[in-house]
Amino acid sequence: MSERSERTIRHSSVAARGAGVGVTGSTEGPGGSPERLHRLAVATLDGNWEHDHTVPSRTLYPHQWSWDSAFIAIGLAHVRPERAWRELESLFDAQWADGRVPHIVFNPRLPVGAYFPGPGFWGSAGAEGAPAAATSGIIQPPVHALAAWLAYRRAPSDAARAALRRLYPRLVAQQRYLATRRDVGGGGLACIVHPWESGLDNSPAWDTPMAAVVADVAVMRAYRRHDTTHAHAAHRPTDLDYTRYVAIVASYREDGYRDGGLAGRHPFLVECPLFNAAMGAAEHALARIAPLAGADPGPHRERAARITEALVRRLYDPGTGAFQPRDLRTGRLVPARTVLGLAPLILPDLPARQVEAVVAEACSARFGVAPRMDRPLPSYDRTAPDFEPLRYWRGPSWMNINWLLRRGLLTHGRDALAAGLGRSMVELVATAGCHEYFHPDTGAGLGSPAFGWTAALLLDLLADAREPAGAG
Ligand code: 2M8
Repeated sequence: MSERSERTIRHSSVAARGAGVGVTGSTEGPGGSPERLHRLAVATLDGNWEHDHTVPSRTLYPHQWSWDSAFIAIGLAHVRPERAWRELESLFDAQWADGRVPHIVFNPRLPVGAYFPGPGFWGSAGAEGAPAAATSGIIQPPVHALAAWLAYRRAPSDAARAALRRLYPRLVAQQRYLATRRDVGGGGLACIVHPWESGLDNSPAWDTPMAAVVADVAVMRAYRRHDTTHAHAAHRPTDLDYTRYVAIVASYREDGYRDGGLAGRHPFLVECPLFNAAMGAAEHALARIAPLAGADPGPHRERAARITEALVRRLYDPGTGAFQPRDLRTGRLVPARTVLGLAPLILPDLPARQVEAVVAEACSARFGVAPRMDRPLPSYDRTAPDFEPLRYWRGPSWMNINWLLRRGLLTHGRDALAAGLGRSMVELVATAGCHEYFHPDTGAGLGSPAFGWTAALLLDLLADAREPAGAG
């Protein structure tokens, strides 16, 4: 689907919804058969394909994003396997010398101002160990090893095996960066240095740590937000959020994106349960990949076990029955109950006690509708007084998070719940289209109407419905 097609979808949505556009979201969609849904998903991915990667959205996010590329590769493996590997390899071509995989790789063919904050703001060229391509200096959840493993398992071939072998040392370097430079708390977990690194930018999980970030609103006057020209401002982070986002980047950038000594000087330092669950899942995936690359899987299994143990020790809160982020600046767990706290379910070695507690929380009135899990989970506790069903990561349902949780349910043998959740995810897209996120009650589509990972993960769900692959 071309940019024009994305506009066409937007336009037809506007026509159908009249003045309500952007406020309540879109409730129309392709409906119909799995074949129609499949065609829509492929057309969306084709429309977002850009020479060696897939953009999350032609309008809102026109460059390459790190964890988007991983989710997208999982979907591409079903229909365009060679693109799945190009997607991952083009991202890792921009890996920094220290092993970090940047959260954005900028497309030099796009005009300055296509996205804020753009390459000029990040200034990666001046940083030690940065690649030739312009990138951001921060990272995103490391779901890439899992994506590479799943892409290979879905479409094994000589070319796939060769790509996997090329990626393996880069994936290992990514993990090494996280385990060494980012273990700011010294407890065996990686620390994120910006809310954008969590992928759930304005989650209520970050409200407390963000409140401590000194924000000078005058700074934002020098910039123009690009997102609010393509999406409704009430569905996006606030200007105050952006002021703080910019201040946190400025602090990191001014130090050349160095990680040494972060503890004393950086304004945002948090151990995130989803990020660390992804890091643990990556070691499990690397243990599967290692023999194909002629390497020993043992060290990966050992590291995976240590990460799971550290997650339980440092982030599990028996009070909420879920995992809570730890703010390293205060040493305290963040109390907000967000969907981030359920993500460790993707770890196969999560102890039974935590599995029980997290599944109970996922099925509770806060996130699910027990006992059938027949609608996707929201990003935030729907009983919280500050639950916002339209605002980005503060309430809406997202396909990537639900895809991870479904995988976690399958991993722990909760097949009926996983099946209900999977069906509800497909229905959501059938009703609303390949939107970026969805109203958690009405299912109306919000944000970009032609969104990469929604299309890709839909393809994965459709394939699983035809031929269940399980969580192996
Ligand atoms: C959103 O984040 C970017 C900043 O990285 C933004 O709001 O401009 C998040 O949803 C993030 O998880 C996602 O990777 C990115 C691109 O889809 O958009």
